[in-house]
Amino acid sequence: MKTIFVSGTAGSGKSLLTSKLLEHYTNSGVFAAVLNLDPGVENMPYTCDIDVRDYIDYVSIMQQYDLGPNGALVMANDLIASKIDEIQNEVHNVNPDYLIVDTPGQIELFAYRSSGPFIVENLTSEEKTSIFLFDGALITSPVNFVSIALLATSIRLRLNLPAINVLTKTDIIGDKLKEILHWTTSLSTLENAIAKEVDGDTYSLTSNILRGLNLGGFAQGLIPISNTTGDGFINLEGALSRILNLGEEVED
Ligand SMILES: Nc1nc2c(ncn2[C@@H]2O[C@H](COP(=O)(O)OP(=O)(O)OP(=O)(O)O)[C@@H](O)[C@H]2O)c(=O)[nH]1
Ligand SMILES: [Mg+2]
Repeated sequence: MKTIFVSGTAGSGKSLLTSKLLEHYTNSGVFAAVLNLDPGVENMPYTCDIDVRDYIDYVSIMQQYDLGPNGALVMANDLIASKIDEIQNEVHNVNPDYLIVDTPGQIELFAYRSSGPFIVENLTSEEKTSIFLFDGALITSPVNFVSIALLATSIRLRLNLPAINVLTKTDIIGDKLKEILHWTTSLSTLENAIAKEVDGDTYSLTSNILRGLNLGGFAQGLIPISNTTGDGFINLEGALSRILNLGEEVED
């Protein structure tokens, strides 16, 4: 079994991408299954094979411990780690070739508390990778782009997995797409764009972060996709295949 963790900022398209990947693999005759790790989700665009909500009831946590929505989410996320054996057993029983893991909307709860990295490390799987979604709709300026790339790098450090950077919602960002892709291939173009947007301390902070990030591969190989039109999926599938199958393409 190979495992794909789908991460990214809130609303970036994690659940929709999960459903599209499931559909893609299923249509290609590959046995894929989904594990939902989001205890707070109400509706999802796929039928879930393994669901953390079967073990953790976010609403009862809120009532039982008299917590607000965020306090309950923190507790619910922390409890995920204690359910690893049950989750692992269910995964083992389903036994898919590909397990696609949809992660909680609040990425900071999943990646920065200990349960997310614990699950990532302890879920038994032949190969693992993570996809980080850059929300196309959030990248409205070069400084925003650098700040999301900083988050992507930080999540990569926390999850400690080979990561694939993906830009979503290309269907709604128009000409911005070309500009963003240009920024990823030409550091000087991005630096010039930052200089046009901000100055003083914000400029020096942003450009120093960019240089630091660039040493470790800034937004490396960003793959543009649309979850609604399916544009770019072939490139994402290729990138997943290169990491998970060590270069062998999945047979169609
Ligand atoms: N136009 C467009 N909309 C998208 C795309 N991907 C996701 N969306 C929409 O963006 C919204 C959020 O998508 P989700 O898949 O729920 O995002 P998520 O990251 O799972 O959200 P949370 O789990 O709540 O953080 C939904 O209305 C989706 O239909 C895309 O590529 N293009
Ligand atoms: Mg979601």
